[in-house]
Amino acid sequence: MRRIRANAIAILTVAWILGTFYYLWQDSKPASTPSSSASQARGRGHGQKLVPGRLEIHRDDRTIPLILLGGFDEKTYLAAKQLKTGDDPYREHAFNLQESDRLGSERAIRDTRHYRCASLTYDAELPSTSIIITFHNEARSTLLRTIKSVLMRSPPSLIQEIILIDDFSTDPEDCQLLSQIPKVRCLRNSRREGLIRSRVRGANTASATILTFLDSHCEVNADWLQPMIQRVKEDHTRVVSPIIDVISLDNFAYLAASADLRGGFDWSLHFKWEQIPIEQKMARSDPTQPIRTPVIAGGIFVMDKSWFNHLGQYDTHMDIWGGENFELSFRVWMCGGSLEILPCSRVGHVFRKRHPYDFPEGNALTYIKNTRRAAEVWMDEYKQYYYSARPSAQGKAFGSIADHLTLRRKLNCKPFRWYMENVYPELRVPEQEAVSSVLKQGGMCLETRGRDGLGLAECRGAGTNRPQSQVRRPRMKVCFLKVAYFKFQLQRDSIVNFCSLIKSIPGVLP
Ligand code: LR7
Ligand code: MN
Repeated sequence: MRRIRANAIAILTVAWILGTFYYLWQDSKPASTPSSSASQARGRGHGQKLVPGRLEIHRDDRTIPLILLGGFDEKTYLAAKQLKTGDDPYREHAFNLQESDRLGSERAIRDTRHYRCASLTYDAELPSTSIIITFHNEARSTLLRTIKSVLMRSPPSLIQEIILIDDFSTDPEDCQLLSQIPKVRCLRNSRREGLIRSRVRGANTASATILTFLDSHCEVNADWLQPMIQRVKEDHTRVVSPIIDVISLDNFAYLAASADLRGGFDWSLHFKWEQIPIEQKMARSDPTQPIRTPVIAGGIFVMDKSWFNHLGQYDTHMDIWGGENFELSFRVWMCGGSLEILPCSRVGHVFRKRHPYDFPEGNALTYIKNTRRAAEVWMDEYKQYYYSARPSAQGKAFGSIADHLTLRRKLNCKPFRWYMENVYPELRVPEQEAVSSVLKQGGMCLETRGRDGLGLAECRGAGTNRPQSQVRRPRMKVCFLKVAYFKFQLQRDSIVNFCSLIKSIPGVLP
C-alpha cells in the first residue's frame, strides 16, 4: 500500500514538473512575429524594428540622429574629452570610460521586456513630460547617450523638453554645447548644490505637467515612457519607476534585471533590491501588471508636477546625494499616493561601486544628515530602530525640520505605523528593541515607547511596543513553501491546482 502511494506521488510530481516546464516555455517564448508587433502598429516613428531575438535595431542610425541633433556637432563634442593613452579608464567616473567612448552615442540594445508588453496599448493622447537630468562631472559619452536614447526611443510628442542641470561641473561646456540639440535646455548651478536641490531647480523650470527624472548615465529602452505616463495620467498620485536594467561598468553590456524585485531598505536606511513577497508573487497572474514598492531607488521615476509640488517637492536641506529617495517614498505613501514599478518600462543604468565625485562635508556625514532628516520627519517612534542600526547618527547635526513637520501636519499624512502595517509589513522590527516594560490596567497600558519615553494608550497586543503587524503575521502556507522550493515563476492557478492535488494525497502535507 505504501509503495503504491509512493509511486503515485512520484508520478504526479514528475507530471507536474514536466507541465511546469511546458508552461514556462510557453510563457517565455518570444512573440512569433515580433516585427509586426503592436508596438510598431502604434507607430514607433524612428524606423525601429523588432527582429527575432528581440534585438532592437536602429536602421536609420546615421540619418535619424542628424535630424534629432539639429546643429549639434557630436564628433567635436566627444573628441574634446578623449581618454589619454596610459590614463586609468576608471579613475574619473568609476566606470570604464574607454569602453563607453568606444560604444558611440547610439547603439542597439536588447528589448528586455516580457514579450506581452509589446502588445499593450496606450492612450493616443498622453500628456507630454519634461525630462530632468542633473549631473556633476558626468562623462560626455554617457551623458550624450542618455539624451539620445530618450530622443530615439520616445514618441516625440511626449517629450516637451530635456532639462539638464549642470551641478557646477568643472567644464561648463559639457552642458552648454548640448543645448544646441533641439528640445535640450541647460541650466548651470553657480555652486555645487547636490542632486536634490538641482532636481528641484529643474522641476521648477519645467513647462510640462509631468516630470520624468533620469540619472545622467542611462539608456532608455523600447516604449519606456508610455506605460509610465499612462499610469500617472490615470491617477496623478501614482509615482512610477521602470525596471532598472544594468549597464555593466566594465564593458557596458546591457543586461536585463529581474522582474521580480522591488525597492526595500533596512533600519540603517540602506536601500536594497528585494524579492516581491511570495504571496504577492503567487497572486500575480499578469507579468505586465505594476509592482507596488515600499521605496523607489530614487533616480529614475515619473511624477505629476502638481502632485510633486503639493507634497512639498524634496527636502532641499538635504545635500549632495542620498536619503532623498526614502524621504520622497515615505512622503508619497503616507500622504495619500503610491509607488509602483512598471515591468513594461525598462531603463538601463550604469551601477557603480563608488562615488566618482567628492562630498564637501564628507560622504558619511552627508548620508547621516540626509537620512536623519528623513527619519526625524517621517518615522515617528520607529526612528529608534534607525538610531540603533546607525549609532553614529546620534548627536550629528541635521538642521531644522520644523517646516517639514508643519507640512506633514498640514497635508494630514498618516503615521509611520500605517506605512509599516500597510506598505511594508515585511520589514521586521528588531526583537531586542521591541521589548518594553508595560504596566497594564483594564484596556490601558503605560509603556515605554522607544526614545519617546512613557506613554499611556490602549494596549496593543502582546505587551510590547511592536506594531500589530509584527505581532501577528499571516503564516505562509506549507504547500506554497514546498512549491517555492522549485523556484519557478508560476501563475497562481497552477500553484493552487498543484496544492489541491498534493493535499488530496494522505501523509504528504503535515
Ligand atoms: O552632487 C551631485 N550632483 C549631481 O548632480 C551628485 C550627483 N549628481 C548627479 C549625478 O551626476 C547623477 O546623474 O545625480 C545623479 C545621481 O547620482 P549617482 O549616479 O552618483 O547616484 P546612484 O546612481 O549611485 O544612486 C541612486 O541613489 C541616489 C540617492 O541619492 C539617487 O537617488 C540616484 O538618482 C539613484 N540612482 C538610481 O536610482 C538609479 C538606479 C540605481 C539604484 C539603486
Ligand atoms: Mn546613477
